[in-house]
Amino acid sequence: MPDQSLIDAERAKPVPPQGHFIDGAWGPASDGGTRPVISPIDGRPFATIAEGTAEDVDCAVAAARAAFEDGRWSGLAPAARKRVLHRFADLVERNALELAVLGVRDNGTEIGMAIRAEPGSCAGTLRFYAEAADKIGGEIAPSSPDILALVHREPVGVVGAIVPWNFPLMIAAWKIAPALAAGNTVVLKPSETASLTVLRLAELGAEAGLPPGVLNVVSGSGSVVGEAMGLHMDIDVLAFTGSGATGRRLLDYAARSNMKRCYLELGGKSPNVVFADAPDLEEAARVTAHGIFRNSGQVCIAGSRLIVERSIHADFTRRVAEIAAAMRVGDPLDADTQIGAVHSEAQLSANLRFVETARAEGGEVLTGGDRILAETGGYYMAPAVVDNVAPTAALFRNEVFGPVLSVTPFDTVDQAIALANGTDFGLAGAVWT
Ligand code: TXE
Repeated sequence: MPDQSLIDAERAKPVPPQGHFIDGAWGPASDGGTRPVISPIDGRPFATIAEGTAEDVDCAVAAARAAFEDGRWSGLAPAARKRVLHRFADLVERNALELAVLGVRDNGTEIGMAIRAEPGSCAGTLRFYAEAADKIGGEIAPSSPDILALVHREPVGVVGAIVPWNFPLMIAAWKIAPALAAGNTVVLKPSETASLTVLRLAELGAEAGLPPGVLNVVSGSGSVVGEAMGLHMDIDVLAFTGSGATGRRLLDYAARSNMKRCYLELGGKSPNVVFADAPDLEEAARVTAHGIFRNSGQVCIAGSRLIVERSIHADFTRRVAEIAAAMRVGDPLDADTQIGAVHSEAQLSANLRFVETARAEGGEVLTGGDRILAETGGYYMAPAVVDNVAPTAALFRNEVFGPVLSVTPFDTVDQAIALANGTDFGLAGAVWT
């Protein structure tokens, strides 16, 4: 963790108005539209981004298509693309503190987690795919002696990438690193509520040697920029992380346009199953609490459902609630903070509603569940542990994407498995035994 004075120095830096990054240059939205950037730390605006239009998407796709077709990137030797991607990772690492603090001002994640998960993981992903660039080749299929069947891997063309607000850099890297390593060009749309680090990433990519048009970033809303990308006839592939509802829309856009391939990483409601014979229940309780409450539960793989054997249910749940109540919630740029801000006012309201509904459906709130630190103007919530949540309850079945843990006891292994699988979500799961 860097020194607090370095974090504070970064926090004090003004952020100039941001445009789109298209064809290697910055520019405004086609109609000059802008959107304020509100910090969840204090609820105040501190920057502006361009409010993109469908015309901006057309421009970015045209730049990406031209860059793809003339081979300025796809035509390079794989080892040359690898060198650029390693340089890109070097620059992300060199600017890690700046990126992490800027991202926290934008999305509210506690700085300790942000440094590891954002520039840290972004650079790691860029390096992984940099190495893949000159290592993933084709195949010769087994066939009869008079036939030669080759599997030849080539880039697809223009990749559209749409990312959410919880880990903008990490998730952007999951999309752009493999696409770029293979020689594709990219149009990337960050969340309209967390764009700043992704815009800076585009600049670092250019500095690393990505030719103009290879990585373009268009900011703006899902309903305008995202929809224009989904329906675009000249985007060949869409890679997305976000809500299931938007994922469904993207499949629909693809069906209504050019049947582009869609890769979707959607929400989660991950079960954390704890048996009485787990060797270290104290550690299980600590990890249970941290697994749901870090980044205010805004993690796709957050362990949001505790499913616990009835013989230890009361003691174990009480222990998790004690740990939750002791976690330090507050300014995410304070190095000691364990739980930062909820991302937005809308997300905070949704979280509070989930707790209320859970209560109405018979759940018992053991700790938290309220808005706190309202005097800061920011969006903070005390982590909530809700006991005896029925498998039919809204809290058991829906992703909150907030600091709310649902607890449900079980008696047999079969019951535990049925409960663990008892939602429409996938992603992660854990078993303690
Ligand atoms: O997601 P959205 P949000 C889930 C989580 C959370 C919920 C809402 O359940 O509560 O999503 O978060 C763009 N066409 N996850 O509102 O709306 C949007 O602009 C094209 C889980 O951020 O799906 C943003 O860039 N694009 C997830 C991106 O889609 C559209 C992480 C995600 O926005 C669009 C984040 C449209 N019609 C949220 N509408 C995880 N698995 O980690 C929106 N977008």
